[in-house]
Amino acid sequence: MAILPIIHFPDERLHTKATPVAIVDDQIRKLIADMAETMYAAPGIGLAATQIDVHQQVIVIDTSENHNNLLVLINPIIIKANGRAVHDEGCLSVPGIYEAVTRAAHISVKFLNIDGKETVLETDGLLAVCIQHEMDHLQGKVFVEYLSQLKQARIKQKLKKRIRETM
Ligand code: GNR
Ligand code: NI
Repeated sequence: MAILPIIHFPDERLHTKATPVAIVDDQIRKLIADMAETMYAAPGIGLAATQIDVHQQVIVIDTSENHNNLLVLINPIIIKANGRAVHDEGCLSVPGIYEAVTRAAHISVKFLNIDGKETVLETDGLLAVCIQHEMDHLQGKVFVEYLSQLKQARIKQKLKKRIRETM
């Protein structure tokens, strides 16, 4: 296993659209193991392959307190979405920034699990927020893009300043 570097907004590679996984083979399972290790080390509750510059439709999520409930979503598709809910979001690719985002409150998502088996999950709350956040990454979208241009400009300035200060 390996901890992989996470790319940071506004890196243009975060805007790459991921392609579907053709077969869930050993190479994909190795990618998943590395993504899980990277997410737990960060620490974060989710990670999309896009964030480690791999542009395949693979997501790992664990919203449990004990880091013992890994959820793997390959080629996810939202098949139902209902209601709206506002939640404060953060992102490992936008460190230190937390902003409110409105998303569907209740979703059903269809995906392949780590064994390549088609699975449907119906959920709400933080898990629904996280799944939608990660699926956006696979489409090349970062949560700050839901914010006003003014807020986005301020976030870019803040991140650049922080990079300057740590050099
Ligand atoms: O660790 C994370 N926490 C989080 C909190 C609220 C909403 C979404 C997230 S996802 C984030 C990890 C991450 O950047 N995944 O892409
Ligand atoms: Ni993120």
